[in-house]
Amino acid sequence: AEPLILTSHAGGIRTLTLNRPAQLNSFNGAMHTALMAALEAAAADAEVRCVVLTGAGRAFCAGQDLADPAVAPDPDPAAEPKDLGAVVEAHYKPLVLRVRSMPVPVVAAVNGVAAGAGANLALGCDIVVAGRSASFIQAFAKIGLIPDTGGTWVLPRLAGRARALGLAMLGDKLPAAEAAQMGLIWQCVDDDQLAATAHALAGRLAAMPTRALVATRQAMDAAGGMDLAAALSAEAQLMRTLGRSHDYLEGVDAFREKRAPRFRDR
Ligand code: T3D
Repeated sequence: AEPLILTSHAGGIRTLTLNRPAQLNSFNGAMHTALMAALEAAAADAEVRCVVLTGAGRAFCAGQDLADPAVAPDPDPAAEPKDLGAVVEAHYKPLVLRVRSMPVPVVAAVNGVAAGAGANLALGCDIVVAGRSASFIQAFAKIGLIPDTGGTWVLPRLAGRARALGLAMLGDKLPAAEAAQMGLIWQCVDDDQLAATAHALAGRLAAMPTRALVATRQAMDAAGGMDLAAALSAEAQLMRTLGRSHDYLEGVDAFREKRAPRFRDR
C-alpha cells in the first residue's frame, strides 16, 4: 500500500506529504500515527533544519475523515454516541503540540483546499504559503462542531475576534489570496510557483540559526498569555541562553568579517 505520509529530504529540508488524495488527505487514525512518526523522526534527526508540510493531489487536507468509524455517527439513535473528545485528545491535540514544539521551523505549502482540522493544522505552522487555487474552510460549524486543532487559539490571534468568529461561525470558503490579505497566512502565490516558493523559504530558514528561530516561536506563543513585564523577562531568559550559543558568535563574527554565516546549532 502507498505510505500515508510521503517523506523526502534534500538540503536540510524534510518534506512531508499527506497522502490520501482520494479522500482529500483527510485524517484517519493511521494517517495520524504516520504523521506523528514522521514529525518525531524529523525532530530527532540533526540533518533536518526545516520541515515542509504539504498534500498530495488537489487538496491539502479535508480535516477529519468523516467516514472513519471512530467518529461517524451511528444511524441507530439508540447507539452509544462517538466520543469525539477522545479522538481530539488522542490525535489532534498531540499533533498541534508536536508541530508547535518542533526544534526546527515548519512551513506549510497549502496546495489546495484546507478544511476543518486541515485548515487549522496549516495555520498552526510557522510560515504558511498557499497556491492561488487553495482555500481555507472552518467547516466545523456546518456539522455542529467547534474549531479544533488549535483553531480557537490561533484564529483570533491571527485574524482578530471579528474575523475569527465570522470565519468559524459562517464556515465560508476563504480563498488563499483573501487569507493572505487578512494576515492569516504569509503569502499566496501562483499554483505553479507554490512548491518552488515553499522550498526557497525552507532553504532560507534551514540556513538560519535554528535555535533562535525556534525560541522566537516559543516566545511569541508564550507572550500571548503574559503581561508586558513577564514577556520582557521571558525575552531576557531566552537571550541569556542564545547569547551562549555557537550561532550567536558565528553570526556576529560573520557580520564583522562581511561574510556569509555558517550556522549549525539546532
Ligand atoms: O470528528 C472528530 O473526531 C472531531 C474532529 C474534527 C476535526 C474536523 O476536521 S471536523 C471537519 C471535517 N471536515 C469537513 O467537514 C470537510 C468535509 N469536506 C468538504 O466539505 C469538501 O469535501 C471540501 C470542501 C473539502 C472539498 O469539496 P470538493 O467539492 O472539492 O470535493 P468533494 O467532492 O466534496 O470531495 C472529494 C472526495 O473526498 C469525496 O469522495 P468521493 O465522493 O469522490 O468518493 C468526498 O467524500 C471525500 N472527502 C472530502 N472530505 C472528506 C472526505 N471524505 C471523508 N472525510 C472528509 N472530511
